[in-house]
Amino acid sequence: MPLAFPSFYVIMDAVLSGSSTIALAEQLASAGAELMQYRDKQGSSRLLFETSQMLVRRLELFPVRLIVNDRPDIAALVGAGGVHIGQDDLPVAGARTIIGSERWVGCSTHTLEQVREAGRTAADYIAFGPIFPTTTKAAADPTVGVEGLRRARELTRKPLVAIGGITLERAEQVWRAGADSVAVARDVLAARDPAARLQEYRELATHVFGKQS
Ligand code: 3NM
Repeated sequence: MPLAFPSFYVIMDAVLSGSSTIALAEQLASAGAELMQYRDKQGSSRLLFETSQMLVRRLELFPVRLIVNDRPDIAALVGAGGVHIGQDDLPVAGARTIIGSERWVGCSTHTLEQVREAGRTAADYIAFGPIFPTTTKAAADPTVGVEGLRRARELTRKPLVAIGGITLERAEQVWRAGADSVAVARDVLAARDPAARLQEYRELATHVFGKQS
């Protein structure tokens, strides 16, 4: 039996977390985050490496899987829990060769054709979006909507992560359309109390999926 995929995935976007990335990550891990991505589209390789390394160290005692965005080399070097790659990054097989079979490789998709393609790779999960308009990702692809998500669900049995513009108010319909998980940046990181916001997602997930393990 595959283990249940975490129903909530927090995206630690460096633009949103600013100088508080590490402290916020610890807060969210204490509040029960199980899956977390570190994303910094502007940082130098050195900064990405050092922050990723610090995150791995500081999150060591929490049951959270840290995924590094874009960089399988850094994920492998710091012993992160996986890497997330986009359509313009290394292919899944290349990322897998670098990080090995124990760590996860996640893959972004923005069209149904890309979902179909990703389904044929060794990706551990497929992210699909943006579901709704988002300002967090520069030059985001056209929105796919909840209807697009429903169709994507029919194309793969891999864990499907919905991303882009998701808020607490929108999460239930997204889960009910077939997403195993919702990936959220702004609605958590820019909340007055990010840990409390995360708790609200967790409570909602329990309501939608029944009791969580
Ligand atoms: N990737 P927020 S949308 C990082 O469509 C990212 O692949 C997307 O942030 C995609 O929850 C997105 O603030 C931004 O909208 C997610």
